[in-house]
Amino acid sequence: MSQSIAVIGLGYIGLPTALLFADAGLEVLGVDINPEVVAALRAGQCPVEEPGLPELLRRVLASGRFTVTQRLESREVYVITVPTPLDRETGGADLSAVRKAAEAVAEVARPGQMVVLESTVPPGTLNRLVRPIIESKVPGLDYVFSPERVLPGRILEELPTNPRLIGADTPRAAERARALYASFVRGEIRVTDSTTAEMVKLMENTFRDVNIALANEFAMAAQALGVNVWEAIELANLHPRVNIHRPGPGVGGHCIPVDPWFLVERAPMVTALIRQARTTNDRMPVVVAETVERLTVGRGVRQPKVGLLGLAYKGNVDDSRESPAYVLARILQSRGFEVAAYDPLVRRGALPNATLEECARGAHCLVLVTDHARFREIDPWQLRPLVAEPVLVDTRNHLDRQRWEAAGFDVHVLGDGRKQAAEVRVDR
Ligand code: SAJ
Repeated sequence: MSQSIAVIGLGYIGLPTALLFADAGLEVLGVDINPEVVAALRAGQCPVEEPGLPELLRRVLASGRFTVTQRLESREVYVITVPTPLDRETGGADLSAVRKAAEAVAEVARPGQMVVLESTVPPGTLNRLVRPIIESKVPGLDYVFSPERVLPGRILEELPTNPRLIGADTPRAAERARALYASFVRGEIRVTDSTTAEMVKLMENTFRDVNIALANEFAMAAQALGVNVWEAIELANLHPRVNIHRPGPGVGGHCIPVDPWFLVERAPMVTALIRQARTTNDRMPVVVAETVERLTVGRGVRQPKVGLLGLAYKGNVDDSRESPAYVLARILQSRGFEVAAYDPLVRRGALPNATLEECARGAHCLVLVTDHARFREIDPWQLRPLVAEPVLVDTRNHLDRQRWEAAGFDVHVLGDGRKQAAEVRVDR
């Protein structure tokens, strides 16, 4: 008989993971506390927007190897893929969903079964939180931490092919977990202890955050120095050992702006650089707002309106969680701007989603916030008669500057100091 597993938490990671296990031949019980998610999945509707996922869901449901429920039942393996957001009060990890999942496992577990934690957590969480909760009721399970590392938008591509890390503290647990993931992972599977694996996950996202902060700092320096940072980064990256990331309006999503704090939480005295990178990236919406203000209010516009192109936290995804677009909108609103926003992919969010025409009509400044590929298809000639002032701030160097300039727009690209140098110095 094939192995039977439960996947707890059917979100952006849990659902694709559960479906891939089932597609590989395992019997998978998908568990989610949200009745709407359970109902949608049972009806074959995919609650997560991700390329290829609806098709995989239909195939796996038809195979009969994937069932969905709100109540956990006893299984050989429990894979925990619940969210671990930032606790706004403590500034550390909110582990309540992990705690609840562990308590649910403790209710149904039997000796000899295995628990795999995939949720991103502060180092030590498997052994300090998950294991004690379950062991206080049932002894003799195996415990593993195995982080997901997939890029939203490319999840189904990356889950099977990315290298997989198994964090286990006994050879038996390591071997079991390796065999489990080998059912669908074709990438290299590496084994280490659980706390190292927990830290590695945080290091990966922290590396990206610090690198982006560096790019953002370069962008601001370039503005002060009359240099185009995009050209400068491209040239610096020709060096075989340099890989500077891209500046932007801030760092969003539910991983990169959150995970570095889990390291800071556990080692506050020795993580000044990580904290500074977070602060630098969190300040980027302010930098963009100041540019917008300079180009509107600074030029005598009263009752300014700004149109934001993009609400998603990054290009080509529908996810607007922790998106810098909302922070930018709030800052501008607090400074007296009317703010409209257009995002063809985002369905729900904290701002009403306008049409492109509504967003542009009467705007004194358009701001490209998200680098959706579709935004390149926008025709600036079509927007020119709608806007009150033809001004574009491109925070991602994403649009075709010459085309927009040809249509009469005054284009400002974040980090392009060549244009700004002629107007104003921003080296405050
Ligand atoms: N961003 C920049 N400049 C860049 C790259 C990204 O400003 O050069 C911004 C994006 O616009 C976005 C934010 O950073 O607002 C995060 O986007 P992302 O594409 O860097 O990352 P995520 O959050 O979609 O996924 C990350 C990935 N981690 C790494 O690449 C190290 C992914 O592999 C992880 O699995 C995921 O976090 C996670 O779940 O932890």
